[in-house]
Amino acid sequence: MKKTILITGATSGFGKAIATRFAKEGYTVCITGRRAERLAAIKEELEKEYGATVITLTFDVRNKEQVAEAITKLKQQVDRIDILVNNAGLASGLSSIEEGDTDDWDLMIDTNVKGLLYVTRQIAPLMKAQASGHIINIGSTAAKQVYKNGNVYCATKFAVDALNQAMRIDLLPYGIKVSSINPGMAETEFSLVRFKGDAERAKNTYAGLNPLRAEDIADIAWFCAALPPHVCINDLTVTCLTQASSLYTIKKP
Ligand code: NDP
Ligand code: 8X3
Repeated sequence: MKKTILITGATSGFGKAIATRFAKEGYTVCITGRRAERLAAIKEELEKEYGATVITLTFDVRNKEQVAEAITKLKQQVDRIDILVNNAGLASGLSSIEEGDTDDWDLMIDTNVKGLLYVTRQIAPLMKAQASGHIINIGSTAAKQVYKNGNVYCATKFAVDALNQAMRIDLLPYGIKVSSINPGMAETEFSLVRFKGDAERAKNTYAGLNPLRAEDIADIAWFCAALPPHVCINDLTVTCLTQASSLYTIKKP
């Protein structure tokens, strides 16, 4: 039977790469994000390239009503959701705590924590009714170790780590797998967003690192999903070879 994956934040970076990987594997792929044009272009690309069935859902994970409406619509289109990837997220700014922009803080907390919760609250009951499913939460090395000026972003990812553990416990009776993938530095649009469109600063973040690529995370998501039914990755941390932790990297010219 054809399986279905729902990926939040699939207009770029990890989400787009995961959508591509699972489309290639024959999944029905439900992709979400705020940028409708990008979703439409990715749908067209995946349908053409892999003959995949792609459903697009345009909504903001911060908006509880939009989330509920989108998932209600989705339920009319698919019989089941086998995998949910809670990926939509961002960092906004990189400032010391006494100088931080409280709007940045709201944005990160509302997206990375509350958005993840709103989507999970809609999908977990479906998985419970199916008595199966897999929730993959995209955390970060920032969920494991705080770094200078990372304060609120790190706090949101620590929250994702806690929620990942909590979901694993709460959903244990229902045959639902819960996994976290915690990537280190990866060159996506992440730093462009963090530095509010400053492309040079974003590029410099990864200079000399040979950072992770979005496709690396997609491969890992596929690995987690393709394991036998009795095996569940609870928590997986991955960095590029030049990064040992949030605090230690080696740059090579
Ligand atoms: P990108 O900026 O490339 O992708 C982020 C995705 O999240 C986009 O598709 C964006 O879609 C979506 N998104 C952001 N805000 C919202 C919102 N309010 N509602 C709906 N969708 C939203 O970054 P990455 O791929 O790198 O990031 C994906 C996840 O990985 C994030 O959770 C990030 O924290 C995490 N991460 C990133 C790392 C990195 O170094 N790149 C390392 C570790 C973790 P749109 O703008 O269209 O809404
Ligand atoms: C993204 C990785 O180190 O830039 O979560 O915060 S880091």
